[in-house]
Amino acid sequence: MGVTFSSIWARLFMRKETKVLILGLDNAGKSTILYRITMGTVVPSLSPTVGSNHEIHDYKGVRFGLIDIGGQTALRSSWGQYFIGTEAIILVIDSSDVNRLGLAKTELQRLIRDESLQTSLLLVLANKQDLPLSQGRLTPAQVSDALNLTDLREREWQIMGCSALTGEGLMEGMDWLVGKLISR
Ligand code: G3D
Repeated sequence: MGVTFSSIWARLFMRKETKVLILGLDNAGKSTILYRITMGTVVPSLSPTVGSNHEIHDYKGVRFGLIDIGGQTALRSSWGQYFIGTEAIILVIDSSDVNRLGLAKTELQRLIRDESLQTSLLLVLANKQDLPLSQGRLTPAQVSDALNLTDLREREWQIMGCSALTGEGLMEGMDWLVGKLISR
């Protein structure tokens, strides 16, 4: 969707944005989450993100600059160009895509090692919690285990189960970010 009216407006008035990258594999639900947070609704028929979508969202006194970056294999190598100045990463996981959790873990490790992201907060969203467990959907605790999150001792991180379709869990995740950002 590119640069929208809200981001032009924010830049005109030069209020500082807190840069947050929304990352994850393709189909994890990144764009659905971006628009659910910023517009409060599910935008139907989103086409896969090529490049990035940037939206401004004011929440509890913080002006978030939320950047959703395409997660297809060919695009993941270009994530690095967005890293400088990132205050938080929202890593979106499709909790029903069990076969690609290993790949998601590899991408997480790459993020954690990156010099430019050393002080970035990490919010992991275990998305698609509306799907039934009988379809192989993992709980947030299982996603956390699969990603070895408890090994991240130097990082301020949180995992939250959510559903971009119902909105469940998203505001709780944003609240965690706001709390951490304000206390910094
Ligand atoms: P991406 O930006 O990470 O590539 P999208 O992912 O936001 O485009 O979402 C990919 C597909 O997952 C979409 O389905 C979308 O509706 C679906 N999806 C996103 N979040 C959820 C969720 O919380 N629960 C469920 N059940 N589905 C979700 P389509 O069919 O349009 O490809």
